[in-house]
Amino acid sequence: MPIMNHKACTQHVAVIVFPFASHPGTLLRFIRIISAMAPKVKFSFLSLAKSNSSLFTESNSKGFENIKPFNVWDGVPGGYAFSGNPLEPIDLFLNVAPGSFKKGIEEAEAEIGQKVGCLISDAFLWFAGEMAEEMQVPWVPLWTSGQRSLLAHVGTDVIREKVGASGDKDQTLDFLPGFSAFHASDLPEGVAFENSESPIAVMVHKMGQKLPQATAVAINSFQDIDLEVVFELKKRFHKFLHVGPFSLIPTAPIHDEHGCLEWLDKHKRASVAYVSFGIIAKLPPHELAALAEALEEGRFPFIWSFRGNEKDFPEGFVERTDRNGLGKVVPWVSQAKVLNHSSVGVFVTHCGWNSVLESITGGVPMICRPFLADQPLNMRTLEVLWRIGVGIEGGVLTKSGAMKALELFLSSKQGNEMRERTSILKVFAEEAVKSYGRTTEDLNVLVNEIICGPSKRKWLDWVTNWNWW
Ligand SMILES: *[C@@H]1O[C@H](CO)[C@@H](O)[C@H](O)[C@H]1NC(C)=O
Ligand SMILES: CC(=O)N[C@H]1CO[C@H](CO)[C@@H](O)[C@@H]1O
Repeated sequence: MPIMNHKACTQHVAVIVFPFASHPGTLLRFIRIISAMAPKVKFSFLSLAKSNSSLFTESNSKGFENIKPFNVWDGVPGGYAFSGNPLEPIDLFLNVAPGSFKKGIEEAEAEIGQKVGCLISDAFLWFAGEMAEEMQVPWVPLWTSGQRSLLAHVGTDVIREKVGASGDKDQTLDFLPGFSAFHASDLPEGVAFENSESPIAVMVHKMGQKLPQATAVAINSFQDIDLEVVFELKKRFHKFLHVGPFSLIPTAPIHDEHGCLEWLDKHKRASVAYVSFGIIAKLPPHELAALAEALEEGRFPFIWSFRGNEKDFPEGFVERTDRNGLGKVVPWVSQAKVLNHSSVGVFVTHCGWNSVLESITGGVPMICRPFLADQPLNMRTLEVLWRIGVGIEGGVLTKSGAMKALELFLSSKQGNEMRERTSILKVFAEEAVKSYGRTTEDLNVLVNEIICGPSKRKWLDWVTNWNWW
């Protein structure tokens, strides 16, 4: 049975967040889009104090007064000494998360003065399904990555049965619709083998089992990007709503504080490499040096969005390339805007889903240096399904490998062909968010049918069409 129980239009939606990496930001973009469509509904955004204070600044909250942040406990006992394992905060948080969110929802209900009538969660938080059942409200999880990794998690039990035991990484996944050109080694870690007992692997496994019970599963993607997998997922979910790409539904003004767009204006079409490895992945020093040397020696103009320590670059690299105009190393860019600039010809990326989508909506093909989670699967999808990207030779950046890849994209016919194919996907994405597009339609279903309940008209149709006898 779907989790669904409607009275009138919900006045209060609770949003529970997986408060790590880029997840809170992605979830907030989603909530901003739907809160603008349902301005009378209150949205309580439950996350950790740390992430809420960086997300909700006074200036960027204007116009979204119906979204209110609430802080929940991070699960870290007083006086706790961290071991340095990056997964530890996630583990501690997950241990207490159901109770923390429950308490947070009670607080939000008391403060807003309205019972919560719908629960939206990061899909990772599988236990939200049980919370929604208890509260007797609809549950809408948001999957923040692509369709393929979602199918891998929903199909984990079958995958483990077919390939887990043999441990053969080269085995094809042809038993999954759309996956005949994919191998076990492309799967996110922990799906088939390795670390399947890690907190994240356990979480996404439970998620895959629970999502088919959700009222609707939402995804930051568009339908036409991967139809075979979409149709398979539609069979497994009550409703599968494509509500992206968020990068094409602007909700906040864009800042260009480092002058990247102006700098790009001075360059030729498709001549610049944009480099970023996201907010979590950290390139090992020898790879950082190799890529920097390749850019400098090959004279490839570049913009590098970089959060690490500038001392890790080769001596003088940042100043030299700034002075001679070859490139810019900046701490932050409006990535979707930079990628949408016609001068950018390739994106050197870790292949996280937000980056892949923003590259596609900018019409830019990709050079991939994946690290973890869904990134290897995204890379493989770019290579064999859409043919708009290549992995770096040997999986690790070397100077010669990086030069070869940059040349391929910035000065070869194959590079142009990959750009053309990316532009076709870009058109599909743009169509999806138009007034008649699939994404717009799915957002309307979410707001008008799930959050605000079925309209009278639809309800009447249902009554008259119902087979009573
Ligand atoms: C991308 O650039 C084109 C012009 O090159 C512009 O028309 C379009 O609005 C831009 N899209 C976004 C999302 O900024
Ligand atoms: C907007 C808002 O309520 N922000 C809160 C987020 O969390 C920090 C830290 O607890 C608070 O100081 C902010 O008021």
